[in-house]
Amino acid sequence: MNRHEPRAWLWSMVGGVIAAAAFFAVAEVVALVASPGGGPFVAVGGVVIDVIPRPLKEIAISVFGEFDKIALLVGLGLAALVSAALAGLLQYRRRPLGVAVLTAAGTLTLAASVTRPGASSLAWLPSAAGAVVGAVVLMLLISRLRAWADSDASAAAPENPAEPRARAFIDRRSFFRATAIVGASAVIVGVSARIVSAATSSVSALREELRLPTPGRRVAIPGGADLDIDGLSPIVTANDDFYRVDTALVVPEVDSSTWTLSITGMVDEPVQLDLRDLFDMGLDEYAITLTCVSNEVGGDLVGNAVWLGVPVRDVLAKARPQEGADMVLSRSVDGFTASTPLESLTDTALDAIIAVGMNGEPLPLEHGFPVRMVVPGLYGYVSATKWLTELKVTTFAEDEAYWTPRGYSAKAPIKLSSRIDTPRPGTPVAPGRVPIAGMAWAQTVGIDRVEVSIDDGAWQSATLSNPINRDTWVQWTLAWDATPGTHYVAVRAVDKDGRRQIEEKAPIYPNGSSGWQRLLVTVADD
Ligand SMILES: Nc1nc2c(c(=O)[nH]1)N[C@H]1C(S)=C(S)[C@@H](COP(=O)(O)O)O[C@H]1N2
Ligand SMILES: [Mo]
Repeated sequence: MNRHEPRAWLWSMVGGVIAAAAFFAVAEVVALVASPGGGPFVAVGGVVIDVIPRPLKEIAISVFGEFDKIALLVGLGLAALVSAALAGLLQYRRRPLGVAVLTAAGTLTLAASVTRPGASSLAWLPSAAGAVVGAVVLMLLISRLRAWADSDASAAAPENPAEPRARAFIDRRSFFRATAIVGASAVIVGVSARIVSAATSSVSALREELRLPTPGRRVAIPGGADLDIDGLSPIVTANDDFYRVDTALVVPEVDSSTWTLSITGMVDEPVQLDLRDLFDMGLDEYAITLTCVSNEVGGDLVGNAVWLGVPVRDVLAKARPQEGADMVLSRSVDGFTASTPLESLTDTALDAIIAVGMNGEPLPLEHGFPVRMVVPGLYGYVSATKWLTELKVTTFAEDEAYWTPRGYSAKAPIKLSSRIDTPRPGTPVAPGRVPIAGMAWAQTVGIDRVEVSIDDGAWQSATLSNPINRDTWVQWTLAWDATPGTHYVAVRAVDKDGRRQIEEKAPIYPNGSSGWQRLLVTVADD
């Protein structure tokens, strides 16, 4: 093998990848103490999520769905792998360009790490330490590879003396040995760092131990609230089945024992509350159906839970909001913000809440532990801030929330909608009596009726479940005499103000989908 053989180039790429592995392993270990929120990899992922253009994000979500974050991590991993291989090759062919590439990568991850919301003052350290070790490994491995290639070339010369051959053997062994040792150490160190980080995260344990106060007022689920039909969503969504939507690459871990909520901005008296203070206000239960603006007509980004919390207005009142304010910017520990009209939070006829409990448990980590907001009638992105840490009383003129500069509406009431849960498209049903059933919601108003049309025939009124309250969805069902063949089932709802779900289709962007769901159902032959 000589310096110009592809085989040598290939080994230089392997050297680059091993150097990158050393980079990340060291960074992960240092991050354990210097940056508990996550290493440089997670920081870069967070930046990508924040800067990725909206259409690209929508494509990613429609292709990968719930796995969009895993897809992002895999994509980043591949990009890192390719750059690492390139750095190895460059270091071999055009020394010291490989070290330059690695330094540039280190600078990028460092910049990402220090600019993440909530970054510690040592957030630069993992990237810096990783880059230094990675560069040393890269120089060491590639210089051994060069030595090997050179001695191999002279051993292959026509006179073929025995001494260069022995030299080539030693150089080759030296390269492989270093590569193997560094590679194995990087994997062991990196994996151990991940394990230690998972094991020492005590937030799950804090959540297990947290005792929620007994609610002053409980939600009474009325008889007939659940029609109990096969394939129909339950009226209260179990925590494990509740949809999850957020920009967090890894779930933020918020220590409930040191958590505080600051009420800032246009207030007479800024206040800070901890969990005890919230508990001492007295907690009640509220059944509220949450909906995501990204829910397509017929989609499942909607769920109903019994939340335990206090009205936001009672919390705000402690700080005495000033005249002229019209918005509350709620902020999460991870930097996400939502803009909620102040009047939606102070309206005594509306139960906008600061929630600590979900279906009888502390909030699950991925649903905002320890504290989040829930506002009936507003899409999650303008109201339902998870891992809540600040309420800033402000104005729409002055402040913007996370999704506003990304083109989504600053104010976004949930659109009245209905969907079909059963039958399912693609799952043929047997002919005969078949219940068609689904869900409908018109938060803050309530559903008056749901109408179903089969094969574009007359609209028939469906039977509704007994509503829990006007902020929750209802179930609906209609018995159908299914005949063999294919049929269309369409659904639309009317709310208690007499407004009918609009037929005109609207995309998710910029403030939620509209239209009637129309489903093709196949009925098997007798
Ligand atoms: N911190 C934080 N809170 C957030 C979000 C987020 O990205 N970050 N997304 C919002 C959106 S878009 C929705 S629809 C709801 C979803 O809440 P869930 O995941 O508990 O269902 O959370 C809201 N709260
Ligand atoms: Mo959402």
